Amino acid sequence: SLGERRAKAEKMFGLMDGFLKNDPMSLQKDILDHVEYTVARSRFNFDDFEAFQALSHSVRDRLIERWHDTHQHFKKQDPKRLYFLSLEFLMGRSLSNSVINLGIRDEYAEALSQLGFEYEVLAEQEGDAALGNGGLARLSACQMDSLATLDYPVWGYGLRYQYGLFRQVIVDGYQHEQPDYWLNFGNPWEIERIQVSYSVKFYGMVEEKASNGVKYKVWTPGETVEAVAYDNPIPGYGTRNAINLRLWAAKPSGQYDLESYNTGDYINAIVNRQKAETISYVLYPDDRSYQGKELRLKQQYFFVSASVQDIIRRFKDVHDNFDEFPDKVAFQINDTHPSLAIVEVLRVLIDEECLDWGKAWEIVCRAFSFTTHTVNTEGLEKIPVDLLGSLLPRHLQIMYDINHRFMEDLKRKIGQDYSRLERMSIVEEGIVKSIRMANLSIICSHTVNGVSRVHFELLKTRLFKDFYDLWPQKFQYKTNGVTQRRWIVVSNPGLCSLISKWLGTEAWIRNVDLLAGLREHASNPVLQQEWRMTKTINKMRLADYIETSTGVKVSLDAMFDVQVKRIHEYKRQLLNILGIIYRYDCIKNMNKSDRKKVVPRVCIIGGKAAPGYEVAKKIIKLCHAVADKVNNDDDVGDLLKVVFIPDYNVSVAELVIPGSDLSQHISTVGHEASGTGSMKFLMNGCLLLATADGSTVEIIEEIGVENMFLVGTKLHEDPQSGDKPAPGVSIQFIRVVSMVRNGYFGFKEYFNSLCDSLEDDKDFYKLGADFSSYLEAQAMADRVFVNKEKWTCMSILSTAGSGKFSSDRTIEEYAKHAWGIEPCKCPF
Ligand code: GPU
Repeated sequence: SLGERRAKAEKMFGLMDGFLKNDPMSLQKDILDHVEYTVARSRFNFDDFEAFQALSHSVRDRLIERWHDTHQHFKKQDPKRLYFLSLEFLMGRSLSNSVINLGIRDEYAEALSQLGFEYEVLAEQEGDAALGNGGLARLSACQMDSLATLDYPVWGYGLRYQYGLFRQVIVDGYQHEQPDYWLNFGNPWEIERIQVSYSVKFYGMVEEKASNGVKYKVWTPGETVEAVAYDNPIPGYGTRNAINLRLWAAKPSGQYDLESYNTGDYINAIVNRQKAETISYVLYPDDRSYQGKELRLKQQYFFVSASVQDIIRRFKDVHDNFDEFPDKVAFQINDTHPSLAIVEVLRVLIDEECLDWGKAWEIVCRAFSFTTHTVNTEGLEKIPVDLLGSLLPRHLQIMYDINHRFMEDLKRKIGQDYSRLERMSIVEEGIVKSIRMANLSIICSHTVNGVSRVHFELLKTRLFKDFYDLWPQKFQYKTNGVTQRRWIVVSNPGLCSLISKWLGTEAWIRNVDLLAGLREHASNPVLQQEWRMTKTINKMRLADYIETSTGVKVSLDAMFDVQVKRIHEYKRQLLNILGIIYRYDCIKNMNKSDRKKVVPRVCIIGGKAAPGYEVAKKIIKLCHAVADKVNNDDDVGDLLKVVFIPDYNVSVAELVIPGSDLSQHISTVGHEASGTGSMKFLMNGCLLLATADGSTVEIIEEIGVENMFLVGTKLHEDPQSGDKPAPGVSIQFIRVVSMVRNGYFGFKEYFNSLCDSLEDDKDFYKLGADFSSYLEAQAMADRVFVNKEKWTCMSILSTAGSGKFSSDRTIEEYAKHAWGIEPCKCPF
């Protein structure tokens, strides 16, 4: 029997003396075994990449061990679990993160060096897992790290795209997109679970049937696709817990369409069957733009349906009714992308589990928590009703049912205020009748979360005002955070040891508030000296990378001034470039002795433009055009260099952030929901030059405005509505724009439309209005940079004040105030 077999296995396991061993000798043996049996190379002859593969497999074994124990433990305890649903996870590399979280980095480094390999060199062999676009996706990855570290019983769910975010290649200064077939060389971090699979249905029709006078709906699908699970263990730091990120891949269904086989067209029948796989092929690369594409909707439902089936199956393993469901299951939906999960749970409970509407509705409303990441209505997802009705006919009916009940209820509460009723409806009438996924998510969730305090204010007063007035208790915010494990310990080992040395402990890696202890040493010349030394080493690494990736040689004495993030008009990379043009123009107009006083700069820009976003692509080209002119001007030399780092991604960020002196976060006030890049720079002691937008407002409160360079007016002085007339545009602004317009950097025609968009009445993102203030902040940064003591002090205080911006804090807040979950720590 199963019980007997289990008892026997447990006895054998006892004899085998427990866990895998982590001393360098055992690690060496493991690596060599993997070289021979997994990679199938001779243990006397293998290259760096093969060594990386074997190394990863040996780490994977250790991950799996903990991951098994964690799940055994969760099963035994049966705590309330969180299910974190996101269509995007930007994990980057896994090797370094894993060995650090497992606490065996040094042991591996030693084992490898005895085998004649260098750990760092092997780690560089790994490619990024780029299953996401930008901030939203990297936030999910940071939050998974914190969830594991804090021992929460959680499952992450997502899609296993075969093509991640495109690779950006620059040809003659223009962006080109290349496919990222990241699975080409295998992926040691996933565990394929062919036996964990579910059928997902699409299309077809819904019929009403009745039995014993009870009516019910039957959905007969027109297409069925199989979802297969790929599990990715996520290790916590300083704990045995390792949680699971389950990603779904589409496979042809096991149910054959006999008809097409019988017609004799065997080959075509196979080819058609295989098309099912396309659902999970490729990540959509346009962040925050919704084009109502069928494939995207299919991806959303595919992932949601498989996850919901898996979650309900797990619940039913130990429960025979749904009364306890909301006490055992919490759903988190990351933006509206997974919001079909709400409707899917309702559908399963009503149509398949035969619960009545009232009961099912109550369960759903207690289970879902929703986070929104946007500030304006254009950012909200809308799905055309025609598309929904054809792909998911039953779901559309349920959405109409929800809306009908909600509208009736609302009329009773607010009366005949039709324009408000119209605004709050799930259904948007208009040329294209659509479903508003945000309204659906708000109505069906128990909490609606913002991602920073000012974002929350905007939600209450603008974006979701109607809903806030109705249900103020639903609305909350949890300011975003990032994980110090990835963004200091993994990517900046020098700073990591320096911090531990001065704090006298490594405890800050789990309790980041301890960083505040650096404050008392901020002016200590010994720390300052070591702090600068660490920065210089990181700048050397970055300078090398810049030279290999762009061919530009940069001076380490220059201030490394960095803006890296997705290219968006509201993020104002254009403001940065116009500032660079101003600086260049000033240098050109100086005499030799004045030039000696210029603080040398390396201006670094990086980021991807969505493939269809023309303006963003022009901004990239302008950056290259300016770089060409400036970098080849002998008058300028090392006083100013401009570089565009191609293909910005997580692993490039890990190199760029530790090596920068100054970083820019200059979105138009009222447009950035939070911003998380700023937090990574802050932790790494880079000074911020930023507008008081999103979470920067809270950063200022933590470090003090005197420790950064503030651009522009504060949010409350300058509401987006613009009741105050914008201050006049400066003469400098007019001059730099006209330089571009007149072809000073070439490509006159091509840049025309960019210049047009900066004309007074068209300058939607207020570059003109903020230009003077931007230049002042930049001039201030120059003045402080030459005062090494002051700059270093500000840098130390930035790191010291970054504690609040750890995703550990964010996750604790979600656990307490949104999910109602408790830690469930696996014994060592
Ligand atoms: N964000 Br909406 C994205 O990265 N993609 C999106 O589609 C949307 C938002 C970002 C916000 O712009 C950024 O301010 C925030 O810090 C981040 O999500 C995480 O909340």
